[in-house]
Amino acid sequence: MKSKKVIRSPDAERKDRVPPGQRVTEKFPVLHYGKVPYIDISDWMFTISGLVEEERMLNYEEFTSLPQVKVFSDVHCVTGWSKLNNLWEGVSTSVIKELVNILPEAKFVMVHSVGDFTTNLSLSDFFAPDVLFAIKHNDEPLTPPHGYPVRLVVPRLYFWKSAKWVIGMEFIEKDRRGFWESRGYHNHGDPWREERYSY
Ligand SMILES: Nc1nc2c(c(=O)[nH]1)N[C@H]1C(S)=C(S)[C@@H](COP(=O)(O)O)O[C@H]1N2
Ligand SMILES: [Mo]
Repeated sequence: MKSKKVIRSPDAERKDRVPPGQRVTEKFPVLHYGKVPYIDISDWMFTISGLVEEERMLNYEEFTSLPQVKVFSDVHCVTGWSKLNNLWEGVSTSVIKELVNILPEAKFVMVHSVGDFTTNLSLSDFFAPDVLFAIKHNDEPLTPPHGYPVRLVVPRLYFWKSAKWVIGMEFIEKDRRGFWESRGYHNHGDPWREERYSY
């Protein structure tokens, strides 16, 4: 099989890779609101909706047949732990541009997960070259607690933006706050600027 291109997230190339106020852990903590959902792969669908010429739905087989990349990145959770050296594998967000025609009014995306979880991103954060819909972590399929079958990974922002159990995304004109962003977390979440909370 052709080997996948590895994209190195620029933050993992820094000399000091640990942002202010973070501590490195070797573990992979599990964090989320609510219960881990049970997802049957034969029911799973990925929907691209909102400000696009034509909405698009892909089943698991169609989604995993899209071209894939690997991304090497660090993880920074707003609660203070960082996990370095993660190798993610999955579908780059840039592939979305091949699947739909995004209308010029679109300025933001809302990513949707099972159980009404959402997170919002600007188009430039969403389409950064190191952002992907991951299927594997460190060469293993994602486990249910870590987002099986598909999770978003946004390496340059705090890990709450990396939605687990993703089922779709919506292009929107005006920014809306997602689940954690409407519960006190920062709207943007840059760990290097400590954009943790918004009071
Ligand atoms: N669907 C969903 N995704 C989510 C969350 C959530 O509550 N629901 N929490 C976020 C938060 S706050 C963190 S820190 C990371 C944790 O990912 P992990 O459990 O794989 O470490 O998932 C993010 N993605
Ligand atoms: Mo978090």
